[in-house]
Amino acid sequence: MNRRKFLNLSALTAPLLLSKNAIAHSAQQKNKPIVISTWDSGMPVNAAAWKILEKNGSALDAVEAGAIHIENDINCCVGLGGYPDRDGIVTLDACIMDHNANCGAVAGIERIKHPISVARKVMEKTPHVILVGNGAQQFALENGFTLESAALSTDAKNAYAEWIKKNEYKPVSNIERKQNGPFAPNFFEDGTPNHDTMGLIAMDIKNNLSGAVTTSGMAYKVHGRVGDSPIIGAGLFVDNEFGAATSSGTGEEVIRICGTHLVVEFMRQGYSPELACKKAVERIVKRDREKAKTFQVGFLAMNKKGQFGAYAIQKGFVFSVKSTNENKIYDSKFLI
Ligand code: SD4
Repeated sequence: MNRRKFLNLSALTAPLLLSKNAIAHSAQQKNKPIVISTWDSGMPVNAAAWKILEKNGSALDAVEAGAIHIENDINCCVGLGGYPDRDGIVTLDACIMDHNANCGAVAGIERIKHPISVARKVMEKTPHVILVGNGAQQFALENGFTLESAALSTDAKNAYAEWIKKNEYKPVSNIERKQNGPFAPNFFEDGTPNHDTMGLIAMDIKNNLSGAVTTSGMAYKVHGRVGDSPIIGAGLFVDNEFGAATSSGTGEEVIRICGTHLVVEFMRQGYSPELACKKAVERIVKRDREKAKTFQVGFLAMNKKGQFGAYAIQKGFVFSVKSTNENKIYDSKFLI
C-alpha cells in the first residue's frame, strides 16, 4: 500500500476508529467513580466513601473514610464494638493499599478506634508495611491516636458471657445466612455472630484504584491470631494496571492461597472480576471439597473498567455497590 492510499484509507477509517474509541472510553467513564464493599453493611460505608468520590476526591481517601465510618459504629462487629478473642480482648486488624502499591497495615492492635487510619500512617510515615500488637499501639499513640477503654460493647459482653460458658471454639460458616441484625454474616451454631469484616475497593475519577480492610477478626480467636484481613495479597490487593480484590470469611483459608493476589492475577490474565473470584474460590475448594463445606470464603473484585464481581464458596455472601448509576446490594454467586 502506497502512502497516498494509506492516507486515503485512514481518512475513511479514522472516524470509525475514533467513534469506537469514544464508545469504549465512555463505557469506562460510566463506571467511575465507583466504590464496592463486602456485605450489606457496606451500604453506609459506600455512602461515606461516595462523599469523597463525588467531589473528585481520591480513591485512597474514599476507602479510608468508608472504613472509618464502620469503625465508628460501636454496635458493629468491626472496630472496638467487635467481638473479643477467647481471652475477652478485642484485637483489631486493618490494611490499606493505593494505586502506587503503597500499603500499610496493623494487626492485633488494642484500644485504638481507627486501625485503618493507623494503617495509613504506617504506609505514609514508615518504611514498613505491617506493625503488630503493642508496637502498633505505641506507634498509634505517638501519632496522636488516643487510648480508648478496654471495655467490651454491651452486645459483645453479652455474647462473650454466653460463649465462655461453653468455651468451645467451633465456628460455623454462613451456609444458610440467618439475619441476626445487619452486621452478622457468620454465625456460631447457636446463632451468635462469629466473624465480620469490612473490605472495600474504590476507583476515583482519575481511574486510580485503592482498597481498605478493617476487622475485629474471628470472634473468640486465640489471642494473637492474625487473619487474612491485614495481610497484603490475602485480605486485600491492588494492582492499578488491572484491578483490585478483597476477601471475607475464614482468613486462614484465604492466606493459604494468597487469595486476593491470586484474584488480581486472574484479572491480569483477562478474566472478568467475577470469573477471577470464582477461580480463586475453586483453588480453595479443589484442595479439600469436604472441608470447604464447613467454612465460608468470599472474594470481591473490581477491574480497571470499573466492572465488578464476587464469588463465594457457599450461599450467603453479599456485597454493596455505589456509583453514579446504582446504589445496591448484590448476592454473590457461590460454588457449593
Ligand atoms: C478473619 N477474614 O479474621 C476475617 C474475618 C471475616 O467476615 O472476614 N469476617 O479471618
